[in-house]
Amino acid sequence: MTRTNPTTKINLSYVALHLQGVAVKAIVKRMIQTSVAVGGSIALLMSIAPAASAAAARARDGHCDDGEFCLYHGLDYSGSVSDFSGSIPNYGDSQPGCYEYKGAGTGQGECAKNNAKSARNLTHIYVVKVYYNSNYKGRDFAFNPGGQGNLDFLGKQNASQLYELVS
Ligand SMILES: [Ca+2]
Repeated sequence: MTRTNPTTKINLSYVALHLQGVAVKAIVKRMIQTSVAVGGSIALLMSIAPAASAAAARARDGHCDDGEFCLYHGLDYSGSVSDFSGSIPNYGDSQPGCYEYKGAGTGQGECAKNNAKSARNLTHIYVVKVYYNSNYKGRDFAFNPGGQGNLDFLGKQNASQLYELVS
């Protein structure tokens, strides 16, 4: 008993030290991973933030800005504009809560669903498809990056829009 106790103690302290070492290693590893991750996030944020925050700050402000997709109440980009920064599964057709026209001009404040006649795609990397039905169903009319035009057969028949990365 007297012999085994010191041995046990030694073993236990060795185990404790070993565990501490493992724990310290794990903590250091985690710190490195975290700092790499944080560094990576910061780098990513720095590269994305200017465009993303600028677009986010400008979307839904009634101005069709670079990087946005815009619906117009009238033909040939006339009337009020509704400016977007992403896919919309359902524009909505009643207030409150619908995506409405924001810009000055005819249609301002009206819901955009089944109420658009033209569109502009000022995104650089997305094909934006406008659909006849909600949730990206039915016939669609596609606008390439930089594309614009009247909605043709989808005039006042627009229900949703889908952003698709140009492949
Ligand atoms: Ca805008």
